[in-house]
Amino acid sequence: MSLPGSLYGLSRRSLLGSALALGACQPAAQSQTPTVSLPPLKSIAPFPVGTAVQAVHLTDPSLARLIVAQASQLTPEWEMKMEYIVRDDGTFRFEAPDAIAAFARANGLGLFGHTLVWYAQTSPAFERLDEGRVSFAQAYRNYIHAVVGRYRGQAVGWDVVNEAVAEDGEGWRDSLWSQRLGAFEHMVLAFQNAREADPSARLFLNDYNLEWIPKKRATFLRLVERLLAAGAPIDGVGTQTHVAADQAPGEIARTIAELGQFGLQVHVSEFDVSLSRAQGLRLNRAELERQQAALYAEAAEAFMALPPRQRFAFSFWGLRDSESWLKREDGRDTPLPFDDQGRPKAAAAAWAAQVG
Ligand code: 9MR
Repeated sequence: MSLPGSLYGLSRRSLLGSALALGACQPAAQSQTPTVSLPPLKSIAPFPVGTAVQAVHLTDPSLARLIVAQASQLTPEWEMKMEYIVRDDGTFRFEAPDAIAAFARANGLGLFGHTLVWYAQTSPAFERLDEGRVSFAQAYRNYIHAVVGRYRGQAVGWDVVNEAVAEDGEGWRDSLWSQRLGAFEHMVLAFQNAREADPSARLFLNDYNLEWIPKKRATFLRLVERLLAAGAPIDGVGTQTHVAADQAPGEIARTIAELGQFGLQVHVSEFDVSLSRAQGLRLNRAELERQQAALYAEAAEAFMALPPRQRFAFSFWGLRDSESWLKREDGRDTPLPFDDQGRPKAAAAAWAAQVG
């Protein structure tokens, strides 16, 4: 049987006829959130508007229509990660990310790769490799080349290293990658390998809670400086911006401005505003929704304050509430710009008012 490649070497042949592994689909819940009338977000914004998608979303005609109408760029929500691509025996599968890439091409949308190196994702196939630095580094390179190379010329960019900074901002995370290849070296290697595999893709360091934990933001900024000083081919910085409605005003804006200081491109990469996680506030739903809209506006205004050439994209972590990962934590949460029926909410209008 031909294989689409493995840790141990590359093959560009693909497995025909194998099943598509698709993510869980959330049951649609009725939202009571008031909706508004709004032109498509991508028609208003003077920068690319992104959204996370799973291959299964593209088979839902009304959701597919919403995505094409509103977004200019797609980030695979989980199917370009190691958890999907690397089978336990070290072979690779690409059916779902290929389906997303094909949908992007067919509809004139950009494709943003997410994510190559993430402490949270390893594979038994990598764990089994011996301690030898050379063979592990070779497998690491093979993986990055296989994945980035497959979408070469199509992907506009990649999250090369995701969530490298420790939760509390004290240094960097420990991972299989840091243990085998070095705490800093594995990041430099990842950027170098990705650049070799696709010289035209913009390469990003991406992290979260940068607005919530100032110390984490400071460590992230120092890491960017260090990567630049080491000559790592980094083109941009991503701030996921998964925030709760009790996020202190001003911190999202400060984060985006500080990320802009390097002159690199800035990606607001996974934006959503959770109502359910806003435990610090004893507010009723209408008040939480007002806070949510204010945070949408703050993020949009801060993004617009960047020089145009630094505005890589503003990506939402999904469009409709019904598909949000946060719904798995609490089915009542409504973090996204569109309600379960795909109607724009007040938060979307607040965002649009800043970018239009
Ligand atoms: O939303 C994503 C969820 O569907 C996946 O199961 C999960 C693991 O792959 O990742 C979620 O997305 C995360 C993203 O990749 C990195 N930043 C945090 C996001 C939410 O957990």
